[in-house]
Amino acid sequence: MKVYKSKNDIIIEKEGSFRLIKDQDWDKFINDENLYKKIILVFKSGIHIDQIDFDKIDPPIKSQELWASGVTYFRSKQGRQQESKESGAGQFYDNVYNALRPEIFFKASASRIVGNYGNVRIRKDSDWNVPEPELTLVITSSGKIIGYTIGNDMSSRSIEGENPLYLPQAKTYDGCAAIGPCIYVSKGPLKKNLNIYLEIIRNGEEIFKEGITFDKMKRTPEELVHYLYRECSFPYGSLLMTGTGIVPPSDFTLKSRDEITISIDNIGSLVNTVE
Ligand code: DO4
Ligand code: MG
Repeated sequence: MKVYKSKNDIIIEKEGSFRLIKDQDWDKFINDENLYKKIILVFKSGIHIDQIDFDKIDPPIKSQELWASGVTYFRSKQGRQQESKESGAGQFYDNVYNALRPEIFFKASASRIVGNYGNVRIRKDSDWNVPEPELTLVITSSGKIIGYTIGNDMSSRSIEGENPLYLPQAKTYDGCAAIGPCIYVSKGPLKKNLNIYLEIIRNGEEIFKEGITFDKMKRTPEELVHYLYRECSFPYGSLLMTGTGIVPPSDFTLKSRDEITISIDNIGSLVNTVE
């Protein structure tokens, strides 16, 4: 089942058919430990619509905070070590990859996030930029994972590589993240070998395409949530990106008008253009 946010309404998709549920408070609707059961029920009483107008779909977030996990895949550790060679910070990435405590950082509040077909941005003071395709957990205020969405953790590798203490500037700025198009709500946990793909098109040509499976992640979603919720409360729930397992080669940087597509099994595709 998929849940879409459309202004004050919610759209539920079940096996290709859609129901509109009018005038719903997103914060209340989504922050529900029994979301799966609830959407099965409300689907029955919703208004039938033939299809979704994707231009009217918002990113699936309102008052929730978006957080992110780092260095959860070997490829991310390797990429960060390459980019930070000069700064001498390489050892820190080894340490965090192997430590009990994961790297978790605040990514953005809703105003800095775009949805499907929105424009993501690269910082004007950065000359080395990449998208990061990340399975993103949707979590209730009680700490239960109730769904999944697709996330793009846009990152400045030049700023992060210069000094890891610049991480908040490399990661958080206007248009720094995309999430969507929906929240995928399943009865049980996701399959372990879930595919995550990143594709980048420039001037109509594919210039990068790679995939990874979720079982390559070193940590579990529950472990990441456990650390996030240790000393932070989330009255409306939260979203947590789980880290990237795909890093384009070091000579690659995004350019204006590049089209980024991130696809994850069961959830769909998140398409964004670089402003
Ligand atoms: O350590 C810096 C950020 C890591 C990150 O965003 C990732 O691994 O996805
Ligand atoms: Mg990331």
